[in-house]
Amino acid sequence: MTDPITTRKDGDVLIITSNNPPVNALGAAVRQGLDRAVKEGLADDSVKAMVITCEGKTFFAGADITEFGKPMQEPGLPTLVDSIEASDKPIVAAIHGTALGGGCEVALACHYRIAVPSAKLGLPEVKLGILPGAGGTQRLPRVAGVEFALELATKGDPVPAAKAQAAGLVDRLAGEDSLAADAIAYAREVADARPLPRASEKPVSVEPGVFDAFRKTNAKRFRGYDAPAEIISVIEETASLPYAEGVQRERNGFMKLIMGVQSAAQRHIFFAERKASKIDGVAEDVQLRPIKRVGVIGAGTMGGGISMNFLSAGIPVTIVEMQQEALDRGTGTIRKNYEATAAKGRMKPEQVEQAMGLLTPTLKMEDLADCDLVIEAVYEEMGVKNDIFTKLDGICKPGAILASNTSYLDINEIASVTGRPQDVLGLHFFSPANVMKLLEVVRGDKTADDVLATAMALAKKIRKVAVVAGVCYGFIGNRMLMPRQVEAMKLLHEGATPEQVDRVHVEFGMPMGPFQMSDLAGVDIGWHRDPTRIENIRDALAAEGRWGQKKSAGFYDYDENRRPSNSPRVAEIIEDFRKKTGTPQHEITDEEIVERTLYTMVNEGALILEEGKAQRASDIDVVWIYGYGWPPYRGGPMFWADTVGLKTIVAGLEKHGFPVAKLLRDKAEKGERFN
Ligand code: TC6
Repeated sequence: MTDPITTRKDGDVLIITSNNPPVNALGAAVRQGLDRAVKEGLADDSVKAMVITCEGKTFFAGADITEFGKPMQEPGLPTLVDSIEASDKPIVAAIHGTALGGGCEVALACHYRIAVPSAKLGLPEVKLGILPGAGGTQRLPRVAGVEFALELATKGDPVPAAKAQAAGLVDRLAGEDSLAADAIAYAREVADARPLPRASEKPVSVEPGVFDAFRKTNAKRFRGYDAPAEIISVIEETASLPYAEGVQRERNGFMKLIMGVQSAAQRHIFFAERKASKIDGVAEDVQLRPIKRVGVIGAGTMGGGISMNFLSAGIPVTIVEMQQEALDRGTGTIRKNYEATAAKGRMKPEQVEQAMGLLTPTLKMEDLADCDLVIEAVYEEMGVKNDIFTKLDGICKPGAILASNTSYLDINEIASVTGRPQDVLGLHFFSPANVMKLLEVVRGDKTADDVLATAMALAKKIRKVAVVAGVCYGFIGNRMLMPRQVEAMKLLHEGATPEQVDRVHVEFGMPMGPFQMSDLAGVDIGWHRDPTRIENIRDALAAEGRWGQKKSAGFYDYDENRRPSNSPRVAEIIEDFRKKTGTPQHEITDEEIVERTLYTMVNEGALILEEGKAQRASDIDVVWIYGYGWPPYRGGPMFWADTVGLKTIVAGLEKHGFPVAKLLRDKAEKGERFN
């Protein structure tokens, strides 16, 4: 293996360059090379200053995450950064791309930091369930202040170079195309300046009350997570301590977190998300189809949201509706959504116009003739969809990809009405489609490899996390939702309350429970619309017009601000129904709710895997994290099942008489895991 670290001299400046694609992660060879190179600079009397820089698309993007959990090879990152800072010749970090995690900590240990304007700096460790463990919690507050450090380290979002400069994390901006020359000039300029600015030697200044205020403001965001709380405590407890003691506290916190199940779960998700984009049985270099214009059929909530994804990515969209009024309403909503984003400062007014300028509203399906991809987003009825796809087959140019946004229906059947089933697939967006990260890409029996690969690549372009699903009722996500909703309802019949079931789910870390979700989505969704036909509690609620939040009444009552309260009327309806059906009652424990609503999801996930409807268990985890708000610190349902123990899951299912999926039983018996 070639050495990732090389050195060269430019007069009296030693340039230390890392070349460790794809992201210059700070693996053992990089750390050893950096250590050696700094020593080389120190030992060479002709060297007066050094520059650390990276080749490729980015400065060091952090520690090498694949090394976590294995014995650490020397020098560890904490030792390396200390020896960089201890150098008595100035070292300049020359930053482009992203300086993240350990990469940001290397930069902090350098005496000076110069960055191109497009660079970003951040401490995303929190997203992996850990804390910045190479002096980051100590040097950043000293260099950029406690509040900036808290923001960066607990939220994990990187900041642009200019913002980092304003905070003191970057000393100087370089020209976008002249980083190397500017960094060398900077090094030469500071070659004789003494004392050297060492972050660890600066005092920390703390405003009273800052930590408690920060905890309070972010309580909701951090709920359930170990890492943000630990990061705040480390910075708080060490603010008045000397660096050497502070860094010891940081180390203890880091070790505690990295050994914990939350960090294992969050690291699992990091790799699961990247693995999801890989398609089994399709060559990585398959030729993609160009997508220059997208057509969307339906300007309702879904169609509008779907369109926004492409408009925001600079891809023109032709949107089709049947009536002018619906078309105007749809395009009006798109504009309103963009304007709301601009009002929050997250978009410039000219960007709103740019996006809207890419939108072509029309009443004529024929206008889709020049589209490279058409996505149908009308209501869920096979007859309607088949009609649309028959028409599209006649209108669209050869090679155009035809997609349905159906949540449940059979993509193979839809494909079969066209003369080009190889060009048809499902693109299942989640509502609100312009916000939710998940995209289920549904592979029909005849979907061509290049069509699938094009959809996956396009998903990345519109910043979605895409997962390949096979054709089955509800695909991956909604199929697993079904047993959960069915069991939740049965639990009501047998003695639980909506509040209890929802509380258990919220305490587990879900954003809401099954009944809160039902109220949000609409209790009437899928209802037969016959108020005299009362077959379950849902029918009883729907018959009374308790359709959820939109009617201020569903499983809960809602005030004018949509704040929920327990509903005495719902309690009566449930009681009536129990009596009428003579359902035997028993006391329902929280444990039973977990077993019947969450273990059953795992069981369904196992069936999905068994039937080959998901490529891998980690894809199922990605679906639930990005589509349904499963708490990342529990790693998705299949990872969570591994942590509970598959034997325990099987026993829990059997206790309540559920048939156990063969794959789940086999794995439990062999002591295997899903991930
Ligand atoms: C830390 O630093 C702790 C320090 C304390 C120590 C005591 N390690 O995302 P992409 C791989 S914690 C190993 O598709 P992009 C990735 O798996 C770390 N591998 O690219 C993928 O591999 P594949 C803190 C890594 O251009 C490939 O690189 N740092 C690492 O969309 C390309 O990745 C972070 O958390 C890594 N650190 O985005 C930053 N990073 O091709 C994590 C990436 O085999 N990284 N890979 O699938 C990122 O956020 C993004 O990768 C990016 C580039 C923004 C740098």
